[in-house]
Amino acid sequence: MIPPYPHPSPAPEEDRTVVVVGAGPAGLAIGNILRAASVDCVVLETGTRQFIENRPRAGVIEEWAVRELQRRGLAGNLMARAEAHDTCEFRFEGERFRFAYGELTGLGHYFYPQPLLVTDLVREYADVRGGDIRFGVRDVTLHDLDSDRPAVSYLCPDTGERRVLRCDFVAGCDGARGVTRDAVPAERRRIARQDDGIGWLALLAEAPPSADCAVFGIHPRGFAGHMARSPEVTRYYLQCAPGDDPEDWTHDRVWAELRARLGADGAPPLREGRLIEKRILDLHHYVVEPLAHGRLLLAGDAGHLTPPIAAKGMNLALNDAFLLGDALVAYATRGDRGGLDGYSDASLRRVWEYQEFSQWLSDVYHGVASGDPFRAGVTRARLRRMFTSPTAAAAFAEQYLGAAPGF
Ligand code: RFL
Repeated sequence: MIPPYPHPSPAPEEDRTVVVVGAGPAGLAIGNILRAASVDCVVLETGTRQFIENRPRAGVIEEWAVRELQRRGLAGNLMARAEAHDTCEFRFEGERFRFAYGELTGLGHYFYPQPLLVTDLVREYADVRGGDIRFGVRDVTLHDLDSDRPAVSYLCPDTGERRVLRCDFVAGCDGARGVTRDAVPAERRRIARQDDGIGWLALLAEAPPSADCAVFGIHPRGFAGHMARSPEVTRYYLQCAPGDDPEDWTHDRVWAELRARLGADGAPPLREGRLIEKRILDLHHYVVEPLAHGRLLLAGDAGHLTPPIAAKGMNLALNDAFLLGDALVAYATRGDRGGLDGYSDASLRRVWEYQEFSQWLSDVYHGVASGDPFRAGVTRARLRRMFTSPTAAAAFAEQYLGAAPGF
């Protein structure tokens, strides 16, 4: 017997104001800003709620971003639970160099794991502000982007039926591997890309932090980094060959390398623990220009990527969300197009500043291990300048915190 075709007629289109594709920090912050202003929206997410609330990634949030979250009623748990940091430490040629950027600027970072922030943002959007969020959607496709009423369609995970959401605007917040960026014809966007040719083994250890601040080990064997995530979990990074297999990095090999690269006179011993995440990142950067294509607006990693070298990606995603969320609210509630028209340029100012800083820092972190005596010499000069010139120190602090005026 031939089984009946399951869906003879497609479901009717729904009319919405904004469709947000992706429930990461960018999409969820936008959703919350829209809900707070009673602007109709729906968030589509391929993962489950449990998946997005547990995916370990970032942890360092700049103070300006925390203040913005706070101003929008999105930082209650963060303020109660995050650790404030105002110092970092470079370890180099067996010595420790403390850098108290808080003293120079009066500002700091907050260490708060991305899964906790995402959990807070989903709860506020869906459970408190009553926002519509659809998890587990499949085959998300964008349509009619050149028209005044574009659409987003997806396969419903429960019925397998294709649903169509017709809307005024699509916010493309689906990260580095999403589909929204590719919905723009190649001839209408430029992607500027840079590959560092360097791998990082990103690790999460079930162990308390081994220092009271972020530590950056600049070593002939390669860079190593240490960053608190919580009192029980610590993130470490080890420079490695791009494309390395994480399975080749056994527990003993990882801790031996970390001890060698982060070792310095007077440094407390590392507090070792089980490795609960091991993944290789091939360090690369890209920027899509412009970020606006008709009624599709890209935000966060969908539009630009910086590797975790300077801990900037989530901060940029939040900056986009604040700019785009406010712009969509202004248009939907007052018909004011200014924010939308200026969105791409406004976002890209901070994006390019952070890309430049990430590249500068990448040279500092990796120069000594490059095997090139010229690059190693330049690295030493940069580090020496940071710790001897108050002007250079102030400039570094400003960039590290994203606190320069005019972003
Ligand atoms: P996300 O977080 O990737 O979220 C995108 C969401 O979209 C979903 N999705 C789709 N949904 C619908 N339809 C589709 N077709 C879809 N395709 C994908 C995905 O499931 C996901 O839920 O992007 P967003 O919101 O732009 O946020 C970007 C940040 O997540 C990212 O920049 C940071 O994690 C980068 N990063 C760091 N940034 C910081 O500011 N500080 C840090 O300390 C920091 N540490 C890190 C990091 C990134 C890391 N990795 C894994 C690359 C440390 C690491 C190890």
